[in-house]
Amino acid sequence: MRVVLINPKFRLPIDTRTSPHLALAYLGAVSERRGDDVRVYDADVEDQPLQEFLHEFRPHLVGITTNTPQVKQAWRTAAAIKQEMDIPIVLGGPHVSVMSEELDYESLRQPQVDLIVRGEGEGPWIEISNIVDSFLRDQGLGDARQTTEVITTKAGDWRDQGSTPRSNDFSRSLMAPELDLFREVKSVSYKTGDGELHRNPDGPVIADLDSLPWPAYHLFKMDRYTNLQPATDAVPGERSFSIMTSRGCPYRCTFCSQSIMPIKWRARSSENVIEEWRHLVRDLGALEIGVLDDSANIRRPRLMQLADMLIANQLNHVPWIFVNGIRANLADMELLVKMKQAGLKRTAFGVETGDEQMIIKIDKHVDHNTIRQAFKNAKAAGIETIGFFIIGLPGDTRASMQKTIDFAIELDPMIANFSMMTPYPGTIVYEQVKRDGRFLVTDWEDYVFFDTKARYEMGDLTAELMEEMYRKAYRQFYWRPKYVMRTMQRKDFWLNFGRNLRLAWRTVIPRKEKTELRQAMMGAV
Ligand code: B12
Ligand code: SF4
Repeated sequence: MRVVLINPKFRLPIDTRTSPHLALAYLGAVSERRGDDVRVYDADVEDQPLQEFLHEFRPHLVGITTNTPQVKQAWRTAAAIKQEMDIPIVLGGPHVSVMSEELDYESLRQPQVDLIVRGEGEGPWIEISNIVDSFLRDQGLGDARQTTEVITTKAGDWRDQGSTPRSNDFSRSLMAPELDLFREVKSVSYKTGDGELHRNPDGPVIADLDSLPWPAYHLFKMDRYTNLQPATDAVPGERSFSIMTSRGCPYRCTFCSQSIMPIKWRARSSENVIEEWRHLVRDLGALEIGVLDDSANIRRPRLMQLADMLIANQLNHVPWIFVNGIRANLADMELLVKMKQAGLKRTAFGVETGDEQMIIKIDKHVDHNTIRQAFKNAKAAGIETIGFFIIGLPGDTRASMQKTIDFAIELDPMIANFSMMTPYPGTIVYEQVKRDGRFLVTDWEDYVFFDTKARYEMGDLTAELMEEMYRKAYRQFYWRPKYVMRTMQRKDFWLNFGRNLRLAWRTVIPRKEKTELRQAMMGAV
Protein backbone atom coordinates (compact mmCIF):
# COMPACT_ATOMS: atom_id res chain seq x y z
CA MET A 1 0.00 0.00 0.00
CA ARG A 2 1.21 3.52 -0.69
CA VAL A 3 1.12 5.86 2.26
CA VAL A 4 2.14 9.47 2.63
CA LEU A 5 2.99 11.28 5.85
CA ILE A 6 2.67 15.04 5.82
CA ASN A 7 4.04 17.88 7.92
CA PRO A 8 1.86 20.90 7.03
CA LYS A 9 3.70 24.10 6.41
CA PHE A 10 3.89 26.28 9.45
CA ARG A 11 5.94 29.42 9.67
CA LEU A 12 6.82 30.65 13.12
CA PRO A 13 7.02 34.39 13.62
CA ILE A 14 10.76 34.01 14.15
CA ASP A 15 13.49 32.71 12.00
CA THR A 16 13.71 29.08 13.20
CA ARG A 17 15.65 26.31 11.67
CA THR A 18 13.93 23.40 10.02
CA SER A 19 14.49 19.82 11.09
CA PRO A 20 13.03 16.46 10.08
CA HIS A 21 9.92 15.60 12.07
CA LEU A 22 10.66 12.77 14.48
CA ALA A 23 7.03 11.62 14.73
CA LEU A 24 6.84 11.21 10.96
CA ALA A 25 10.21 9.48 10.97
CA TYR A 26 8.88 6.92 13.49
CA LEU A 27 5.55 6.48 11.70
CA GLY A 28 7.35 6.09 8.39
CA ALA A 29 9.60 3.44 9.91
CA VAL A 30 6.70 1.34 11.22
CA SER A 31 4.87 1.69 7.90
CA GLU A 32 7.93 0.48 6.02
CA ARG A 33 8.21 -2.42 8.42
CA ARG A 34 4.59 -3.24 7.57
CA GLY A 35 5.67 -3.40 3.95
CA ASP A 36 4.23 -0.13 2.70
CA ASP A 37 5.70 2.16 0.10
CA VAL A 38 6.13 5.35 2.15
CA ARG A 39 6.76 8.98 1.29
CA VAL A 40 7.18 11.96 3.60
CA TYR A 41 5.92 15.27 2.28
CA ASP A 42 7.38 17.93 4.55
CA ALA A 43 5.86 21.19 3.35
CA ASP A 44 8.53 23.13 5.25
CA VAL A 45 11.18 22.08 2.74
CA GLU A 46 9.26 20.67 -0.23
CA ASP A 47 9.31 22.50 -3.54
CA GLN A 48 7.10 20.11 -5.51
CA PRO A 49 3.48 21.30 -5.33
CA LEU A 50 1.29 18.98 -3.26
CA GLN A 51 -1.14 18.32 -6.12
CA GLU A 52 1.64 17.25 -8.44
CA PHE A 53 3.16 15.02 -5.78
CA LEU A 54 -0.21 13.34 -5.12
CA HIS A 55 -0.83 12.55 -8.76
CA GLU A 56 2.66 11.20 -9.13
CA PHE A 57 2.61 8.98 -6.02
CA ARG A 58 -1.13 8.16 -5.89
CA PRO A 59 -1.29 7.27 -2.18
CA HIS A 60 -3.92 4.99 -0.62
CA LEU A 61 -3.66 6.55 2.83
CA VAL A 62 -2.57 9.94 4.19
CA GLY A 63 -1.36 10.81 7.69
CA ILE A 64 -0.95 14.44 8.73
CA THR A 65 0.81 15.55 11.90
CA THR A 66 -0.38 18.58 13.81
CA ASN A 67 0.35 20.60 16.90
CA THR A 68 -1.93 23.43 18.00
CA PRO A 69 -0.74 26.34 15.81
CA GLN A 70 -0.51 23.98 12.82
CA VAL A 71 -4.00 22.52 12.99
CA LYS A 72 -5.76 24.91 10.62
CA GLN A 73 -3.02 24.40 8.09
CA ALA A 74 -3.51 20.64 8.55
CA TRP A 75 -7.22 21.09 7.69
CA ARG A 76 -6.35 23.18 4.64
CA THR A 77 -3.88 20.53 3.52
CA ALA A 78 -6.49 17.80 4.00
CA ALA A 79 -9.02 19.82 2.00
CA ALA A 80 -6.51 20.32 -0.81
CA ILE A 81 -5.93 16.55 -0.90
CA LYS A 82 -9.65 15.72 -0.97
CA GLN A 83 -10.01 18.15 -3.87
CA GLU A 84 -7.69 15.91 -5.83
CA MET A 85 -8.63 12.44 -4.62
CA ASP A 86 -10.99 10.74 -2.22
CA ILE A 87 -8.51 8.94 0.02
CA PRO A 88 -8.73 8.43 3.79
CA ILE A 89 -7.07 11.18 5.82
CA VAL A 90 -5.79 10.60 9.35
CA LEU A 91 -4.69 13.40 11.68
CA GLY A 92 -2.40 12.81 14.67
CA GLY A 93 -0.19 14.78 17.06
CA PRO A 94 -0.54 16.83 20.26
CA HIS A 95 -3.44 19.09 19.24
CA VAL A 96 -5.95 16.44 18.23
CA SER A 97 -5.04 14.34 21.29
CA VAL A 98 -6.82 16.77 23.65
CA MET A 99 -10.04 15.00 24.59
CA SER A 100 -11.04 17.31 27.43
CA GLU A 101 -11.79 20.04 24.89
CA GLU A 102 -13.04 17.59 22.25
CA LEU A 103 -10.32 18.67 19.85
CA ASP A 104 -10.46 15.28 18.16
CA TYR A 105 -14.10 16.03 17.30
CA GLU A 106 -13.25 19.58 16.27
CA SER A 107 -11.02 18.19 13.53
CA LEU A 108 -13.45 15.42 12.61
CA ARG A 109 -16.11 18.04 12.01
CA GLN A 110 -13.99 19.22 9.11
CA PRO A 111 -15.50 17.40 6.13
CA GLN A 112 -12.09 16.43 4.81
CA VAL A 113 -10.85 14.58 7.94
CA ASP A 114 -11.79 10.90 8.43
CA LEU A 115 -9.81 9.63 11.39
CA ILE A 116 -7.88 10.96 14.38
CA VAL A 117 -5.16 9.14 16.28
CA ARG A 118 -4.85 10.36 19.87
CA GLY A 119 -1.56 10.13 21.77
CA GLU A 120 1.23 7.77 20.83
CA GLY A 121 0.65 6.93 17.21
CA GLU A 122 2.60 3.94 15.94
CA GLY A 123 0.19 1.20 17.11
CA PRO A 124 -3.10 2.75 15.92
CA TRP A 125 -1.50 3.95 12.67
CA ILE A 126 -0.51 0.40 11.77
CA GLU A 127 -3.95 -0.92 12.75
CA ILE A 128 -5.57 1.67 10.50
CA SER A 129 -3.17 0.75 7.69
CA ASN A 130 -4.06 -2.95 8.08
CA ILE A 131 -7.77 -2.17 7.83
CA VAL A 132 -7.37 0.06 4.78
CA ASP A 133 -5.17 -2.56 3.14
CA SER A 134 -7.70 -5.40 3.69
CA PHE A 135 -10.50 -3.13 2.52
CA LEU A 136 -8.66 -2.49 -0.74
CA ARG A 137 -8.19 -6.22 -1.25
CA ASP A 138 -11.84 -6.94 -0.44
CA GLN A 139 -12.81 -4.37 -3.02
CA GLY A 140 -11.10 -6.50 -5.63
CA LEU A 141 -7.99 -4.41 -5.91
CA GLY A 142 -5.86 -7.39 -4.92
CA ASP A 143 -2.76 -6.73 -2.92
CA ALA A 144 -2.81 -3.03 -2.34
CA ARG A 145 0.95 -3.11 -1.91
CA GLN A 146 1.33 -4.22 -5.50
CA THR A 147 -1.51 -2.40 -7.22
CA THR A 148 -0.66 0.39 -9.61
CA GLU A 149 -4.27 1.11 -10.46
CA VAL A 150 -5.32 4.68 -9.90
CA ILE A 151 -7.99 4.23 -7.30
CA THR A 152 -8.26 7.89 -6.67
CA THR A 153 -9.29 10.53 -9.10
CA LYS A 154 -10.21 14.12 -8.84
CA ALA A 155 -13.72 14.40 -7.42
CA GLY A 156 -16.23 14.34 -10.26
CA ASP A 157 -13.69 13.35 -12.88
CA TRP A 158 -13.93 9.61 -12.70
CA ARG A 159 -16.08 9.21 -15.80
CA ASP A 160 -13.66 11.19 -17.93
CA GLN A 161 -10.76 9.15 -16.68
CA GLY A 162 -12.42 5.77 -17.30
CA SER A 163 -12.13 4.78 -13.67
CA THR A 164 -14.87 3.14 -11.63
CA PRO A 165 -17.41 5.02 -9.55
CA ARG A 166 -16.18 3.16 -6.54
CA SER A 167 -12.69 4.56 -6.96
CA ASN A 168 -14.13 8.00 -6.68
CA ASP A 169 -15.73 7.00 -3.40
CA PHE A 170 -12.83 5.34 -1.70
CA SER A 171 -12.88 6.99 1.70
CA ARG A 172 -16.67 7.29 1.63
CA SER A 173 -17.09 3.53 1.21
CA LEU A 174 -14.29 2.83 3.70
CA MET A 175 -16.09 4.90 6.33
CA ALA A 176 -19.54 3.44 5.58
CA PRO A 177 -21.58 3.26 8.83
CA GLU A 178 -22.82 -0.25 8.08
CA LEU A 179 -19.21 -1.49 7.95
CA ASP A 180 -17.96 0.57 10.90
CA LEU A 181 -14.47 -0.80 10.23
CA PHE A 182 -12.60 1.19 12.87
CA ARG A 183 -14.78 0.43 15.89
CA GLU A 184 -12.16 -1.78 17.56
CA VAL A 185 -9.10 0.42 17.05
CA LYS A 186 -8.03 1.85 20.40
CA SER A 187 -7.02 5.54 20.73
CA VAL A 188 -8.82 6.42 17.51
CA SER A 189 -11.71 8.83 16.90
CA TYR A 190 -13.42 8.67 13.53
CA LYS A 191 -16.36 9.80 11.46
CA THR A 192 -18.60 7.37 9.64
CA GLY A 193 -20.15 8.30 6.30
CA ASP A 194 -23.42 9.35 7.95
CA GLY A 195 -21.53 12.13 9.73
CA GLU A 196 -21.64 10.36 13.11
CA LEU A 197 -18.54 10.96 15.31
CA HIS A 198 -17.07 8.07 17.30
CA ARG A 199 -14.44 7.97 20.00
CA ASN A 200 -12.86 4.65 20.91
CA PRO A 201 -11.25 4.14 24.32
CA ASP A 202 -7.54 4.85 24.84
CA GLY A 203 -5.16 2.02 24.08
CA PRO A 204 -2.11 0.96 26.08
CA VAL A 205 1.17 2.85 25.73
CA ILE A 206 4.09 1.14 23.99
CA ALA A 207 5.63 -0.69 26.93
CA ASP A 208 8.72 -1.89 25.11
CA LEU A 209 10.23 1.04 23.22
CA ASP A 210 13.02 -1.24 21.97
CA SER A 211 10.38 -2.87 19.78
CA LEU A 212 10.20 0.29 17.63
CA PRO A 213 12.38 0.60 14.55
CA TRP A 214 14.73 3.57 14.31
CA PRO A 215 13.34 6.76 12.79
CA ALA A 216 13.35 6.49 8.98
CA TYR A 217 15.47 9.53 8.08
CA HIS A 218 16.03 8.17 4.57
CA LEU A 219 12.43 9.25 3.82
CA PHE A 220 13.40 12.92 4.27
CA LYS A 221 15.24 15.24 1.92
CA MET A 222 17.94 15.67 4.51
CA ASP A 223 20.02 18.18 2.59
CA ARG A 224 17.13 20.67 2.64
CA TYR A 225 16.99 21.17 6.41
CA THR A 226 18.78 24.20 7.74
CA ASN A 227 19.77 22.26 10.79
CA LEU A 228 18.74 18.74 11.56
CA GLN A 229 18.39 19.54 15.23
CA PRO A 230 16.89 22.91 16.01
CA ALA A 231 18.34 23.56 19.43
CA THR A 232 21.93 22.70 18.70
CA ASP A 233 24.52 25.05 17.31
CA ALA A 234 23.79 24.94 13.60
CA VAL A 235 27.38 25.21 12.60
CA PRO A 236 27.09 25.48 8.83
CA GLY A 237 27.79 22.28 7.03
CA GLU A 238 27.67 20.19 10.19
CA ARG A 239 25.19 17.38 10.48
CA SER A 240 23.16 17.19 13.65
CA PHE A 241 20.47 14.68 14.54
CA SER A 242 17.82 14.14 17.21
CA ILE A 243 17.37 11.07 19.33
CA MET A 244 14.71 10.14 21.87
CA THR A 245 15.88 7.75 24.56
CA SER A 246 12.70 7.81 26.67
CA ARG A 247 9.07 8.85 26.25
CA GLY A 248 6.57 10.42 28.59
CA CYS A 249 6.91 12.42 31.77
CA PRO A 250 5.72 11.41 35.26
CA TYR A 251 5.23 15.08 36.24
CA ARG A 252 2.23 17.22 35.45
CA CYS A 253 3.33 20.87 35.51
CA THR A 254 0.23 23.02 35.15
CA PHE A 255 1.39 24.83 31.97
CA CYS A 256 2.82 21.90 30.05
CA SER A 257 1.19 20.23 27.06
CA GLN A 258 2.91 17.02 27.92
CA SER A 259 -0.06 16.38 30.20
CA ILE A 260 -2.05 15.26 27.17
CA MET A 261 0.43 12.49 26.43
CA PRO A 262 0.82 9.25 28.42
CA ILE A 263 1.95 9.87 32.00
CA LYS A 264 3.87 6.63 32.08
CA TRP A 265 7.57 7.30 31.63
CA ARG A 266 9.31 4.60 29.60
CA ALA A 267 12.90 4.26 28.51
CA ARG A 268 14.67 2.35 25.80
CA SER A 269 17.42 0.01 26.93
CA SER A 270 20.91 1.52 26.89
CA GLU A 271 21.97 -1.11 24.34
CA ASN A 272 19.17 -0.10 21.99
CA VAL A 273 19.99 3.62 22.36
CA ILE A 274 23.70 3.01 21.78
CA GLU A 275 22.97 1.11 18.58
CA GLU A 276 20.98 4.01 17.15
CA TRP A 277 23.56 6.52 18.43
CA ARG A 278 26.30 4.58 16.67
CA HIS A 279 24.19 4.53 13.50
CA LEU A 280 23.74 8.33 13.67
CA VAL A 281 27.45 8.91 14.19
CA ARG A 282 29.03 6.24 12.02
CA ASP A 283 26.48 5.78 9.20
CA LEU A 284 24.81 9.18 8.99
CA GLY A 285 27.82 11.27 9.98
CA ALA A 286 26.24 13.10 12.94
CA LEU A 287 28.52 15.77 14.32
CA GLU A 288 26.15 16.82 17.08
CA ILE A 289 23.15 15.13 18.67
CA GLY A 290 20.11 16.62 20.39
CA VAL A 291 18.42 14.40 22.97
CA LEU A 292 14.72 15.25 22.77
CA ASP A 293 13.47 13.45 25.90
CA ASP A 294 11.11 15.40 28.12
CA SER A 295 12.63 14.02 31.31
CA ALA A 296 15.70 11.98 30.48
CA ASN A 297 17.02 11.72 34.03
CA ILE A 298 14.07 10.08 35.75
CA ARG A 299 16.03 6.87 36.37
CA ARG A 300 19.60 7.68 37.38
CA PRO A 301 21.20 4.22 36.95
CA ARG A 302 19.96 4.15 33.34
CA LEU A 303 21.70 7.43 32.49
CA MET A 304 24.88 6.36 34.29
CA GLN A 305 24.87 3.16 32.25
CA LEU A 306 24.16 5.02 29.01
CA ALA A 307 27.03 7.43 29.72
CA ASP A 308 29.38 4.52 30.47
CA MET A 309 28.40 2.85 27.23
CA LEU A 310 28.91 6.03 25.18
CA ILE A 311 32.42 6.22 26.61
CA ALA A 312 33.14 2.50 26.15
CA ASN A 313 31.90 2.65 22.54
CA GLN A 314 33.99 5.76 21.81
CA LEU A 315 30.94 7.77 20.89
CA ASN A 316 31.72 10.52 23.38
CA HIS A 317 33.69 12.61 20.90
CA VAL A 318 30.39 13.76 19.31
CA PRO A 319 28.89 16.54 21.45
CA TRP A 320 25.28 16.15 22.53
CA ILE A 321 22.69 18.34 24.22
CA PHE A 322 19.61 17.81 26.40
CA VAL A 323 17.53 20.28 24.42
CA ASN A 324 14.32 20.06 26.45
CA GLY A 325 15.82 20.06 29.87
CA ILE A 326 16.40 17.53 32.58
CA ARG A 327 14.92 17.58 36.07
CA ALA A 328 17.00 19.81 38.35
CA ASN A 329 16.12 17.68 41.38
CA LEU A 330 17.76 14.65 39.77
CA ALA A 331 20.95 16.29 38.51
CA ASP A 332 23.66 15.52 41.04
CA MET A 333 27.34 16.25 40.55
CA GLU A 334 28.46 12.68 39.96
CA LEU A 335 25.86 12.14 37.26
CA LEU A 336 26.70 15.40 35.49
CA VAL A 337 30.44 14.75 35.58
CA LYS A 338 29.85 11.31 34.10
CA MET A 339 27.64 12.74 31.36
CA LYS A 340 30.23 15.39 30.57
CA GLN A 341 32.77 12.59 30.08
CA ALA A 342 30.21 10.94 27.81
CA GLY A 343 30.09 14.02 25.56
CA LEU A 344 27.26 16.12 27.08
CA LYS A 345 27.99 19.66 25.97
CA ARG A 346 24.93 21.54 27.12
CA THR A 347 21.80 20.92 29.12
CA ALA A 348 18.60 22.83 29.66
CA PHE A 349 16.67 23.01 32.93
CA GLY A 350 13.03 24.04 33.25
CA VAL A 351 13.17 26.78 35.90
CA GLU A 352 9.93 28.56 34.92
CA THR A 353 9.68 31.09 37.76
CA GLY A 354 11.83 32.84 40.34
CA ASP A 355 8.98 33.23 42.79
CA GLU A 356 8.86 30.79 45.71
CA GLN A 357 5.05 30.63 45.82
CA MET A 358 4.59 30.38 42.06
CA ILE A 359 6.89 27.39 41.75
CA ILE A 360 4.66 25.51 44.18
CA LYS A 361 1.48 26.62 42.40
CA ILE A 362 2.66 25.29 39.03
CA ASP A 363 3.33 21.82 40.47
CA LYS A 364 6.96 21.88 39.39
CA HIS A 365 7.96 19.76 42.39
CA VAL A 366 11.34 21.38 42.78
CA ASP A 367 12.58 24.30 44.89
CA HIS A 368 14.88 27.17 44.03
CA ASN A 369 17.84 25.95 46.09
CA THR A 370 17.77 22.66 44.24
CA ILE A 371 17.73 24.55 40.95
CA ARG A 372 20.65 26.74 42.11
CA GLN A 373 22.59 23.62 42.99
CA ALA A 374 21.84 21.95 39.63
CA PHE A 375 23.15 24.98 37.72
CA LYS A 376 26.25 25.09 39.96
CA ASN A 377 26.85 21.38 39.41
CA ALA A 378 26.45 21.64 35.65
CA LYS A 379 28.80 24.60 35.40
CA ALA A 380 31.37 22.93 37.69
CA ALA A 381 31.20 19.85 35.48
CA GLY A 382 31.98 22.05 32.46
CA ILE A 383 28.51 21.76 30.92
CA GLU A 384 26.87 24.76 29.24
CA THR A 385 23.41 25.61 30.56
CA ILE A 386 20.06 26.77 29.18
CA GLY A 387 17.27 28.01 31.47
CA PHE A 388 13.60 27.96 30.46
CA PHE A 389 11.52 30.70 32.10
CA ILE A 390 7.85 31.67 31.77
CA ILE A 391 6.53 35.21 31.91
CA GLY A 392 2.85 35.57 32.81
CA LEU A 393 1.89 32.45 34.72
CA PRO A 394 -1.59 32.69 36.25
CA GLY A 395 -1.14 34.54 39.54
CA ASP A 396 2.04 36.30 38.38
CA THR A 397 2.47 39.92 39.45
CA ARG A 398 4.97 42.56 38.44
CA ALA A 399 6.99 41.61 41.52
CA SER A 400 6.92 37.85 40.86
CA MET A 401 7.87 38.31 37.20
CA GLN A 402 10.74 40.56 38.28
CA LYS A 403 11.84 37.75 40.60
CA THR A 404 11.90 35.45 37.56
CA ILE A 405 14.15 37.88 35.70
CA ASP A 406 16.38 38.32 38.74
CA PHE A 407 16.62 34.57 39.24
CA ALA A 408 17.60 34.10 35.60
CA ILE A 409 20.36 36.68 36.07
CA GLU A 410 21.49 34.99 39.27
CA LEU A 411 21.63 31.54 37.61
CA ASP A 412 23.32 33.13 34.61
CA PRO A 413 22.84 30.32 32.08
CA MET A 414 24.47 30.54 28.67
CA ILE A 415 20.99 30.88 27.14
CA ALA A 416 17.88 32.14 28.96
CA ASN A 417 14.71 31.32 27.09
CA PHE A 418 11.78 33.44 28.29
CA SER A 419 8.38 32.41 26.94
CA MET A 420 5.17 34.32 27.15
CA MET A 421 2.70 32.01 28.92
CA THR A 422 0.64 30.31 26.21
CA PRO A 423 -2.26 28.31 27.67
CA TYR A 424 -2.44 25.23 25.46
CA PRO A 425 -5.72 23.33 25.56
CA GLY A 426 -5.55 20.24 27.75
CA THR A 427 -3.36 21.93 30.38
CA ILE A 428 -4.40 23.03 33.86
CA VAL A 429 -3.49 26.63 33.02
CA TYR A 430 -5.97 26.49 30.14
CA GLU A 431 -8.69 25.50 32.63
CA GLN A 432 -7.64 28.30 35.00
CA VAL A 433 -7.88 30.90 32.24
CA LYS A 434 -11.22 29.53 31.09
CA ARG A 435 -12.56 29.79 34.63
CA ASP A 436 -11.00 33.00 35.97
CA GLY A 437 -9.52 34.87 33.02
CA ARG A 438 -10.08 35.96 29.47
CA PHE A 439 -8.44 34.55 26.36
CA LEU A 440 -7.04 37.17 24.02
CA VAL A 441 -6.42 34.65 21.26
CA THR A 442 -9.22 32.91 19.47
CA ASP A 443 -7.27 31.50 16.58
CA TRP A 444 -5.18 28.33 16.97
CA GLU A 445 -2.62 29.85 14.63
CA ASP A 446 -1.77 32.40 17.31
CA TYR A 447 -0.75 29.69 19.79
CA VAL A 448 2.96 30.18 19.34
CA PHE A 449 5.09 31.30 22.20
CA PHE A 450 7.84 32.87 20.12
CA ASP A 451 5.68 35.92 20.01
CA THR A 452 5.58 39.14 21.93
CA LYS A 453 1.79 39.28 22.31
CA ALA A 454 0.01 38.20 25.50
CA ARG A 455 -2.47 35.34 25.11
CA TYR A 456 -4.75 36.01 28.05
CA GLU A 457 -5.51 38.27 30.94
CA MET A 458 -6.47 37.33 34.47
CA GLY A 459 -7.22 39.76 37.33
CA ASP A 460 -4.36 42.22 37.68
CA LEU A 461 -2.26 40.32 35.19
CA THR A 462 -2.98 42.42 32.15
CA ALA A 463 -1.66 41.99 28.62
CA GLU A 464 0.28 45.26 28.89
CA LEU A 465 2.02 44.09 32.05
CA MET A 466 2.96 40.70 30.60
CA GLU A 467 4.26 42.21 27.38
CA GLU A 468 6.24 44.83 29.26
CA MET A 469 7.84 42.23 31.54
CA TYR A 470 8.56 39.90 28.63
CA ARG A 471 10.58 42.57 26.84
CA LYS A 472 12.20 43.59 30.08
CA ALA A 473 13.28 39.98 30.69
CA TYR A 474 15.18 39.81 27.41
CA ARG A 475 16.62 43.29 27.83
CA GLN A 476 17.78 42.80 31.40
CA PHE A 477 19.21 39.36 30.82
CA TYR A 478 20.92 39.81 27.47
CA TRP A 479 22.03 43.40 27.57
CA ARG A 480 24.29 42.96 30.58
CA PRO A 481 27.89 43.94 29.81
CA LYS A 482 29.11 40.69 31.37
CA TYR A 483 26.81 38.64 29.16
CA VAL A 484 27.58 40.57 25.99
CA MET A 485 31.34 40.23 26.53
CA ARG A 486 31.09 36.51 27.24
CA THR A 487 28.85 35.86 24.22
CA MET A 488 31.07 37.74 21.83
CA GLN A 489 33.90 35.43 22.74
CA ARG A 490 31.97 32.41 21.44
CA LYS A 491 32.69 31.17 17.94
CA ASP A 492 29.11 30.14 17.19
CA PHE A 493 27.84 33.58 18.16
CA TRP A 494 29.65 35.02 15.16
CA LEU A 495 28.66 32.10 12.95
CA ASN A 496 25.02 32.76 13.79
CA PHE A 497 25.38 36.50 14.02
CA GLY A 498 22.64 37.43 11.52
CA ARG A 499 20.13 35.09 13.12
CA ASN A 500 21.00 36.23 16.65
CA LEU A 501 20.52 39.81 15.64
CA ARG A 502 17.11 39.12 14.08
CA LEU A 503 16.03 37.20 17.18
CA ALA A 504 17.11 40.01 19.47
CA TRP A 505 15.30 42.53 17.28
CA ARG A 506 12.06 40.54 17.27
CA THR A 507 11.96 40.19 21.03
CA VAL A 508 12.20 43.89 21.73
CA ILE A 509 10.35 45.37 18.78
CA PRO A 510 6.64 44.48 18.29
CA ARG A 511 6.05 42.80 14.99
CA LYS A 512 3.25 43.47 12.57
CA GLU A 513 3.56 40.87 9.87
CA LYS A 514 1.20 38.18 11.18
CA THR A 515 -1.24 38.71 8.35
CA GLU A 516 1.53 38.35 5.82
CA LEU A 517 2.66 35.10 7.43
CA ARG A 518 -0.86 33.74 7.40
CA GLN A 519 -1.32 34.61 3.77
CA ALA A 520 1.97 32.90 2.95
CA MET A 521 0.78 29.74 4.74
CA MET A 522 -2.57 29.71 3.00
CA GLY A 523 -0.85 29.97 -0.33
CA ALA A 524 1.49 27.16 0.57
CA VAL A 525 -0.84 24.14 0.35
C1 B12 B 1 11.35 18.89 18.90
C2 B12 B 1 10.16 19.76 19.18
C3 B12 B 1 10.02 20.93 18.45
C4 B12 B 1 11.00 21.32 17.36
C5 B12 B 1 10.83 20.55 16.08
C6 B12 B 1 9.44 20.22 15.69
C7 B12 B 1 9.51 19.15 14.62
N1 B12 B 1 9.37 19.52 13.39
O1 B12 B 1 9.72 18.01 14.94
C8 B12 B 1 10.73 22.85 17.21
C9 B12 B 1 11.75 23.58 18.08
C10 B12 B 1 10.80 23.44 15.81
C11 B12 B 1 9.37 22.95 17.85
C12 B12 B 1 8.58 24.04 17.64
C13 B12 B 1 7.35 24.18 18.24
N2 B12 B 1 6.82 23.41 19.19
CO1 B12 B 1 7.56 21.74 19.74
N3 B12 B 1 8.22 20.21 20.46
C14 B12 B 1 9.21 19.42 20.19
C15 B12 B 1 9.26 18.22 21.16
C16 B12 B 1 10.25 18.56 22.24
C17 B12 B 1 9.60 16.89 20.56
C18 B12 B 1 8.71 16.51 19.38
C19 B12 B 1 9.02 15.10 19.01
O2 B12 B 1 9.78 14.85 18.10
N4 B12 B 1 8.48 14.14 19.76
C20 B12 B 1 8.70 12.73 19.54
C21 B12 B 1 7.56 12.13 18.74
C22 B12 B 1 7.80 10.65 18.56
O3 B12 B 1 6.38 12.33 19.51
P1 B12 B 1 5.15 13.20 18.95
O4 B12 B 1 5.66 14.30 18.15
O5 B12 B 1 4.22 13.48 20.03
O6 B12 B 1 4.47 12.14 17.96
C23 B12 B 1 3.73 11.02 18.40
C24 B12 B 1 2.23 11.31 18.56
O7 B12 B 1 1.94 12.65 18.78
C25 B12 B 1 1.61 10.78 17.31
N5 B12 B 1 1.58 11.58 16.10
C26 B12 B 1 2.18 12.74 15.79
N6 B12 B 1 1.90 13.09 14.53
C27 B12 B 1 1.13 12.14 14.00
C28 B12 B 1 0.56 12.00 12.73
C29 B12 B 1 -0.22 10.88 12.45
C30 B12 B 1 -0.78 10.70 11.11
C31 B12 B 1 -0.43 9.89 13.46
C32 B12 B 1 -1.24 8.70 13.16
C33 B12 B 1 0.12 10.04 14.73
C34 B12 B 1 0.90 11.16 14.98
O8 B12 B 1 2.44 9.66 17.03
C35 B12 B 1 3.81 10.03 17.27
C36 B12 B 1 4.61 8.80 17.60
O9 B12 B 1 4.14 8.17 18.77
C37 B12 B 1 7.80 18.21 21.71
C38 B12 B 1 7.65 17.62 23.10
C39 B12 B 1 7.45 16.12 23.01
N7 B12 B 1 7.93 15.42 23.96
O10 B12 B 1 6.88 15.58 22.07
C40 B12 B 1 7.42 19.66 21.61
C41 B12 B 1 5.97 20.05 21.33
C42 B12 B 1 5.42 19.13 20.27
N8 B12 B 1 6.07 21.39 20.80
C43 B12 B 1 5.13 22.14 21.21
C44 B12 B 1 4.97 23.49 20.79
C45 B12 B 1 3.92 24.27 21.51
C46 B12 B 1 5.75 24.02 19.78
C47 B12 B 1 5.60 25.41 19.18
C48 B12 B 1 4.20 25.80 18.88
C49 B12 B 1 6.28 26.34 20.16
C50 B12 B 1 6.36 27.76 19.73
N9 B12 B 1 7.46 28.12 19.28
O11 B12 B 1 5.45 28.50 19.84
C51 B12 B 1 6.46 25.33 17.90
C52 B12 B 1 5.63 25.02 16.64
C53 B12 B 1 6.51 24.67 15.47
C54 B12 B 1 5.82 24.25 14.24
N10 B12 B 1 6.52 24.38 13.14
O12 B12 B 1 4.72 23.80 14.20
C55 B12 B 1 4.17 21.43 22.13
C56 B12 B 1 2.87 21.10 21.38
C57 B12 B 1 1.65 21.43 22.20
C58 B12 B 1 0.43 21.50 21.35
N11 B12 B 1 -0.70 21.49 21.99
O13 B12 B 1 0.47 21.59 20.17
C59 B12 B 1 5.01 20.22 22.59
C60 B12 B 1 4.22 18.92 22.93
C61 B12 B 1 5.86 20.64 23.83
C62 B12 B 1 5.08 20.81 25.11
N12 B12 B 1 5.21 19.89 26.05
O14 B12 B 1 4.36 21.74 25.28
N13 B12 B 1 9.08 21.89 18.60
S1 SF4 C 1 7.47 20.85 32.06
FE1 SF4 C 1 8.89 19.11 31.94
S2 SF4 C 1 8.67 18.12 33.96
FE2 SF4 C 1 6.89 19.45 33.71
S3 SF4 C 1 5.29 18.12 32.82
FE3 SF4 C 1 6.34 19.15 31.11
S4 SF4 C 1 7.91 17.73 30.46
FE4 SF4 C 1 7.27 17.08 32.51
